Amino acid sequence: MQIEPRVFSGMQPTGSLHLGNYLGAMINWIKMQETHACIYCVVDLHAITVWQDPAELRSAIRQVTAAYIAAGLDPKKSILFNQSQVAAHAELAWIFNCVARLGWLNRMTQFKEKAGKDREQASVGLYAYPNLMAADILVYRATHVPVGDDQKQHLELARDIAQKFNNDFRDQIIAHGYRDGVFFPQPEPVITGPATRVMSLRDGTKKMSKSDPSDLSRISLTDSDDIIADKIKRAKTDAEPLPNTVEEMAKRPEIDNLVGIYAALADTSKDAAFNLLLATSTDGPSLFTGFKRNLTDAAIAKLGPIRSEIIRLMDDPVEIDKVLANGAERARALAAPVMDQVKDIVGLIRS
Ligand code: AQP
Repeated sequence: MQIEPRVFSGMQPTGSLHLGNYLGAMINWIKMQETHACIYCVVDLHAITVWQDPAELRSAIRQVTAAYIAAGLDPKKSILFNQSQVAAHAELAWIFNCVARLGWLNRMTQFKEKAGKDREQASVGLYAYPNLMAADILVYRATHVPVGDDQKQHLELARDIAQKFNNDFRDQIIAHGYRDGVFFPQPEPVITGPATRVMSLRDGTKKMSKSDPSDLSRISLTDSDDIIADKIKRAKTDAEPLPNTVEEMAKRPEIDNLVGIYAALADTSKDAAFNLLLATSTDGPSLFTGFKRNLTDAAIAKLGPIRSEIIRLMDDPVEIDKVLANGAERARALAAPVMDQVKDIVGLIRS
């Protein structure tokens, strides 16, 4: 049986989305909805793997949905919904908990980073997070997953899970009419663009993140023009002379990050952004001031209209809830026959 190309991706409602989420993933989501059947999820079950205040979570689910639409996702073209409304994600995740191996999860670097030193106190959900992510994708038998660079390892795990499920249940899968023994596809990561890993504005070695305690480390999609300007002005650089080449710049994480962000925002190449850095530099301590001014203009031009639209949409939560309910209904309809077959293949008795 032919596997149709289908796109799935999601973001956690753990706070306001930021420039990293936008440039690393969402820009590709918007492009792909023109050419593919796309499912974009607000992954609220992932969010609760670390503590969330319930009222803030409810609001963040709506705000992330508003950000999706404001950035250019069209609920008529793509399916938009929040994960917890489609029980099949959690059901398949349980089956994958029984397929994935402990050794595989032990290698996940994101768990190590997020759990930190106090591993014993991390939730079981945080540990099993990659299995739920595999279920999110495979419950729609999705073939393409546009994500930022940090999700590469989780995607590899999803591919391993798909492969092991196909191997473990090969005979049953063939009996279900999948003559090549492939029930779950190998989902392809789509990690492209000039800013697949946007770094913190305060530390060029750390990725920009919603959960960084310093608000100055990220530009949120809801930041005002003044706040954007202030954060870029205060963005860390270094005291070295200007790099001579793009290759030399790669060893200067803070500068490299700002130039990469500019290239992505202004829709230009990194070489062109680097040339702008050289052309706008001045002597003395304000070496980067001219470039930062250009970066601020580019950020405000791109993010200002998105912010205004988020604010407008957030004024009507009933409308946002309708989009989510409609998307969830469409998603349930796609997931149900896959889950029915999975249960049959595994040998579970259905009512
Ligand atoms: N800094 C980044 N650069 C490029 N892409 C990024 N993404 C996240 N941060 C960057 C991509 O955004 C998508 C959604 O991410 P998520 O919300 O599921 O969680 P995350 O990757 O863990 O992002 P955060 O912002 O760091 O959230 P918290 O702090 O809550 O953990 C993914 O495709 C991701 O690659």
